[in-house]
This record gives sequence, structure tokens and C-alpha cells, in this order.
Amino acid sequence: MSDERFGYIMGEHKEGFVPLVFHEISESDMESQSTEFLELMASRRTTRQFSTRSVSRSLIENAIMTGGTAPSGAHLQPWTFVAISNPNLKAKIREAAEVEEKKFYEERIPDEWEEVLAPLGTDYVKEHITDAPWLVVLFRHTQRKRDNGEWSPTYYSQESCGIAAGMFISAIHNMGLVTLTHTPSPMGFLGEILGRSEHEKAMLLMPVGYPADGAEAPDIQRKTLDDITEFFE
Ligand code: IYR
Repeated sequence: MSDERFGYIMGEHKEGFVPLVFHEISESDMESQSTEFLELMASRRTTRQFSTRSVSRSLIENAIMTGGTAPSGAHLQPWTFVAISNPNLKAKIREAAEVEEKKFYEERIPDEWEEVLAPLGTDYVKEHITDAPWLVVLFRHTQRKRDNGEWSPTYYSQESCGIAAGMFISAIHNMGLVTLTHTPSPMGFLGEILGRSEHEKAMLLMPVGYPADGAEAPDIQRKTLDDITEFFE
């Protein structure tokens, strides 16, 4: 019996496994597709200036589902993406973020941190939180509930959520929108405002939308292949 929708032939695999769906592509297509993808990703930039233009919920859902395809430790999928377009909630989040960030920029920031942050032109004012039509907050699950009701650890949740965030960001760029990996710190206020439980820790606050007219990005360069690699062949 086969069920092509799911890409496997029923009855011909180990219990709990399905044959891997793999479509080989030619080497020349691999070259061109990988170059095209690199060019697409190389054109991604982070901006802090968002337009208030609306974005449909279905696009946000697609980006979240893309993030949710990430591999994760023991396949626990230790993430919740909270998507907010409600203006009152966005205002509340901005207000709380600015309280924390003002303390960071005016009191807590160490010299060595300020030195690398200054070229990025950031400060405690966070218009992007209220301007962007959507905020997506990625919560990392530090624990999971077992079938017997006990709480137990998740595994490699930082790595898992980092990968999921990367895939979410790639999806947003691929659909022609922009996002920002914003890290108001400390982020405890997000769990409180959004009513998340204790075992979920806010990791990233990502405004999503169109760039504002005349939006800017810092004039920075990416490291070269040589800078970031070492091959042993
Ligand atoms: N959380 C602050 C500060 C900040 C920190 C780093 I590291 C950045 O790359 C950018 C900003 C903020 O979001 O403004």
C-alpha cells in the first residue's frame, strides 16, 4: 500500500520510521541553486525602521511554520512563537522594553559593549515595537511535561531555538519582508505581559513588516569565506 502524499510505502519500513524522501538534483542545478540561495541570503539586512503598513496573518503563519521545521534536541520542538498585532499589547510591550533598555543604555552597559554597539546606532527608543505590524516573540521551553505529569528538562533548547529563529528570519526575508532580532534585556516582562508559563523564557522579540520609507541599515561588512572557515581536505 502506498500513500504518495506522505512519500512512503506503507508496510515497508521499520516501526516508527518512514523512508527518507529525497529528490536528487543534478550537480549543475546544485551549483546554481546554492548560488542563488546565497545571493538571496546575502541581500538580507537588519533594519530598525519599520513601516506601519499591514501584513497578512497568513504570511506570519508561514514564517512561523518554517521556523517550526527546524531540527531540535530529541525532537522536543522547545519553542512557542507568540505573534502580536494588537496595538494595545504592542504599546505595552514597547513601554516595558524601553524601561529596561533605558537602564541598559544609561547605567548597565559596560564600556567594552558600548564600543561595539555604538556603530550600530541603537538606543533605548524602540519605535519598531509599535510601528511594525507584527511582533513575533520566540519563547524557549526550558522544561517539558512528561506523560506522567512530571516536569523534566528539554535538551539543547538554546541551539534548537537558535536554529528555528534562523529559519524564521530566512522565511521572512524570502517573502520580501524585514525583521529585527531585538533583545530587550532582561526579557522577563515579555513572559509576564503575554501570560507565558514559568518554563518558557523569552529569547527574541522580532518585529516583522515592510521597511519604512528611507529605512537605513548600518554600513557594515560581512566576514569573508576565508575569515570564517578552515578546510581540511
Ligand atoms: N538589547 C539592546 C542592546 C543591543 C545589544 C546587542 I549585542 C545588539 O546587537 C544590539 C542592541 C537593544 O536591543 O537595543
